[in-house]
Order: sequence, then C-alpha cells, then structure tokens
Amino acid sequence: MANWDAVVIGLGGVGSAAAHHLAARGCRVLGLDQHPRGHTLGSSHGKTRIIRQAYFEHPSYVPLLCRAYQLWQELELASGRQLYHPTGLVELGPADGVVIPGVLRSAAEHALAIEALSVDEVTRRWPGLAGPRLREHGGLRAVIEKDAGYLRVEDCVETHLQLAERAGATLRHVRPVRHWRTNGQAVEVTTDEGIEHAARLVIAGGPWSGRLLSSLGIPLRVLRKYQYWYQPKSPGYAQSDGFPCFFHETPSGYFYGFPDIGSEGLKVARHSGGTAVESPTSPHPRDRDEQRRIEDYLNGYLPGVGDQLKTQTGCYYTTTPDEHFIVDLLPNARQVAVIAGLSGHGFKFTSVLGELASQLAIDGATTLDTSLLRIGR
Ligand code: PYC
Repeated sequence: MANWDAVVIGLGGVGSAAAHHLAARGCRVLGLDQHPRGHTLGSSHGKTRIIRQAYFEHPSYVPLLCRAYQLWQELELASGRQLYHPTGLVELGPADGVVIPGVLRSAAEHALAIEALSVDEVTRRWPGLAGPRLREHGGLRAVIEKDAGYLRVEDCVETHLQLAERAGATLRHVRPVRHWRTNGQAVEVTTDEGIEHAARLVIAGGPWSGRLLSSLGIPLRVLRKYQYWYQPKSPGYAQSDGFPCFFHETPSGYFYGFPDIGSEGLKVARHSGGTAVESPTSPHPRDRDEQRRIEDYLNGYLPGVGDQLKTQTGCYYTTTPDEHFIVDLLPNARQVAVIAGLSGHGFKFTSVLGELASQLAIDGATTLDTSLLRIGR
C-alpha cells in the first residue's frame, strides 16, 4: 500500500512547482531534495531569469508560455508576492540568424505583439546599447517584446514550496535519493531514512537527472555556466531608467542580460558555450576566460557598463541533443513522469511544467500539446 500518492524528486524550479500542483489537487505528496532549501548548486538561483513569449526556439512553446504567464500571475495573487517584473526585452541579431527569424515566426504564428526596431531606434531609446561593434555587422535587426521581463528565480521556487506546504505537501531537504524502482503499478524510493512507497513518481532532478535516469539512455549533457553582475560606470542601465532585458546573437555567441535592479548591478551571461561536466561541483570554480569573454562583449556592445565586477555565480544547464525539453512519462514505467533537459531556457516555464508534471502523473496525459517534448521524438 503506497503511503504517498506522489513522490517528487528534486525541489528546484520544476519540482517545487510540481509539488505545489500535486498538493493543490489533493494528493499526498512527498518532495525530496539532496540539498538544503535555497541552495545555489543547481539551476534555480542567480536572482533573475528572462520570461518572454515570442519564442525563437520553436513556436510550439508559445501556448505553454501563455499558460506559464497565467500561472505566475496566479502564484503572485495567492502569495501576495511580485515574481514577474515587466521590463521589456530587446532581442538583437542578424536578419538571417537564429534569434530574429525565430522571434518573427513565433510572433506571426501566435499573433504576439512585438515591435521591429532599427539599430538607430535601439540606440536612440537605450544609448547604453550603442556599442562600437553594433554597426560592424550589416543586416543587424532588433525587436522589442514589451510584455517580456524577468522572474525573481529564488522567490519563485520558495513561493511554490510554501504553497505546496500550505496545501499539505511534506518536503524534505538534505534527503538524497539513493535509488528508485518500479514495483508493479507503484514506485519505491530509497533514501537514507528508508523506503518510501508511492503510486506515482515525478523526476525533476535538474543537473542530477542523468544519474536518476541512468538506465534509460536519455542523452543529457551538463554544462557549467556563469552569471556576472557589474556596477555600471555610466548612467542609463538601471531598471528605473527603463533599461530593458536583452538577448543578443553575436558572431561570438549568444549573450543576455538584465538591467541594474536596485543596487544589484547589471547582470550579463553567455547563453552559448559552457564547460561540460559529469555533475555539479561545489563551490563553482572561477573561469577567467569566461569573464574575459563577457567583458569583451560588454566593451563591444554595452560600453558604459565598464569592468567593475560586483559578484558572480556558476550554475548549470542540462541539455538534450536538440535543446528541447523532455516532458513525458517513461515509456516502460507509466507511473513515472520526467521533466528534464531544460537546456538553459526552461526556468520561465517552471510554473506550467509543474502543472504538466501533475497532469502526467495523475491523469496520464497533458491538457497542452507537448509532442515536441516527448522522450521518443
Ligand atoms: O530563455 O531567455 C532565456 C534565456 C536567456 C539566457 C538563458 N536563457
């Protein structure tokens, strides 16, 4: 006899949301995480994450994003806490690149409001983006998505955890899962405290998913990445000045960032690249080459920021070969739902991924189309 309706392994962005949605549906939920609450070792820390809808990665993500926006709003109402901050997002890249054509395609297919801008218009509106390299490459285009902005990443996770607990979930941190296996129609999960019996299992292990799913041959690659905060030397980069979030396809990779929020500093990072690792390590080692790349990007494209580094952190991407997520039941164990391989662009979706995880676990199917995200695609 199962003592839990569902066990959730991993209580980061996805697992915290899954625990919340399962508990809200009246399930007896046990959430397990190997690390302390609020830890900074995985993929759910670093103050901010971009949220946007005109999704260059694939138009199939847009309905999920519309639902994610609704769910973030519901979470704000239920908690009384602001999680989403609309700043607008400026996306820049070549007309024949990946980002701009992808944004235009998703916006056209889903009738999303975006505004195309000339480079002159970008630099007139945000002089802080008028770097010397901006005009080196002809054919550069820009769009602004006004309803885009950022989420407060740690607050999102903690709010999902609190609402899960309020709905009756039992959450255990510093409780690593040693092993899990199916047992008939149910699941057994082994920790150092014993064996938990559950009707359903949700695996939301972030960069530890490969270990949890090792027997399944799902090819997940873990990349160590870095996020940097700089104290701008010139005015104009603050959120209070109207400086937006930005995402930039350049000849040397994809870079993105956030305005200077309060006194945090302007955050900037590289979306492409990264160092492949077996699994996360603590503490995050420094990477001077990456810092040089970031400062080279700032000098070329946001020259008023300067090089006064305030703080930095490492974090992890867990990537699939095609960089689309995995959202599915295991083919040979239909009582196990897996949300994995968010490939560095998943946090904004975690509200809806938690709902989809609860639907997969309880109903065996999702209300939104997730065919792009099936294991066997
Ligand atoms: O999904 O917007 C995003 C993003 C930017 C950098 C990493 N992910």
